[in-house]
Amino acid sequence: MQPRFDDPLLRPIVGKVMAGERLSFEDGLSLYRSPDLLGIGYLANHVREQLNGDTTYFNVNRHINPTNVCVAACKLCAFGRQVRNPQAYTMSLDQVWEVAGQGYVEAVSEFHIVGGLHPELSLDWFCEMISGLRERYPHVHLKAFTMVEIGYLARRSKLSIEETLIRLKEAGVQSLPGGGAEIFNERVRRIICDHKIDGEEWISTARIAHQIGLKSNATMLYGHIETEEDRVDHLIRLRELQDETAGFQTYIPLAFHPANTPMQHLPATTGFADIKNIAVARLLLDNFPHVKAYWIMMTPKVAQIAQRFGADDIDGTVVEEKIYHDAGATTSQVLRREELLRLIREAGRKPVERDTLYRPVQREEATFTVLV
Ligand code: V47
Repeated sequence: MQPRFDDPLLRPIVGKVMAGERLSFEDGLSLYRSPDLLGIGYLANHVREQLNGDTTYFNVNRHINPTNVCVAACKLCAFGRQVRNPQAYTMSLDQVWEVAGQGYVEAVSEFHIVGGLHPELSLDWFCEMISGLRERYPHVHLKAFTMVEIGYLARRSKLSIEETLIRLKEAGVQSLPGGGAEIFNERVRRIICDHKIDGEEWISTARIAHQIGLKSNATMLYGHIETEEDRVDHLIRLRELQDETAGFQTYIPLAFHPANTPMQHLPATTGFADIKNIAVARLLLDNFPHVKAYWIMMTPKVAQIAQRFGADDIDGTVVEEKIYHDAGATTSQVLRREELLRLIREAGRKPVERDTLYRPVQREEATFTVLV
């Protein structure tokens, strides 16, 4: 049964969503301004079920962060360290290849590889890291390097973005994660991540990746100093690129975690805001096939609820996570496959294990060998 949609802000939007019409910038603002979370959630769930039925996707993945050394010093980040900081680390190639094998080794279908902007590691080093992983784990999809890392590697190696992406693709990179997008608005970007590529460069790097056949994800970091207008602008710029390339697979809203960052005076986001960001994205990003509720960032409890407010993906097993845990996340760093199944089933959704490109993975239980 439809809710009553008491909030006049939502009334013009209800008809549009039900007719499958695209929402405008103003509609996006109304969604962010309306407190009627149940009304917005109803609409987002309607779109989610039209696109993905009852399915909630998950995968068996492992995050690898080869280095936390970063020249950028972004105010939003608790992970990066300057080269001489005693807490700085950089894995050797052998360490990266070894760490990759720790965990649910036979079941892992994706390595998610991101790190800091290291002033001394060359493009050749990263290509060797990737081809070494490809050789040792031929069945694992390599989703690696944010648009920001690509921009930095290109600049350091004096190659174009396209040449850099082609070198990495030839070494074995198969898709790109969605990080580094933060908020495209330049005023905010200058404050929270001054040294990163700007919003237009993030978009143009994603465009080139898509044009050479690499799919990617997209993110938005919310809950710091951005306005509602900045969020809607960010989502609409992603939607425009998706109209052009269809190269994005999933959108992941990321809540800012303030602990241990230079912005730690800011309050953490609320469950209300986290669910709202999932639902609004599902409604505005009508051309994105998937919206992910990243359980590490939202907690498994909220990510589970999000499965009825627009999300159709919950991410994966992860195994080891540094970026959010350095910023005070209190979630575990690993969820077993069985735990993911329980969360999804309890929300009344059908769990489907996917590979990185959203193809269903068929398994025999015997392939789950836990090594940690
Ligand atoms: O780009 C950094 C964010 C991102 C903080 O593509 C922070 O499947 C909150 O992009 N508080 C990296 N957020 C994570 C990321 C991601 C995660 C899961 C899945 C995928 C995917 C991508 O984390 C960064 C930045 O936006 N971040 N520091 C912080 N203190």
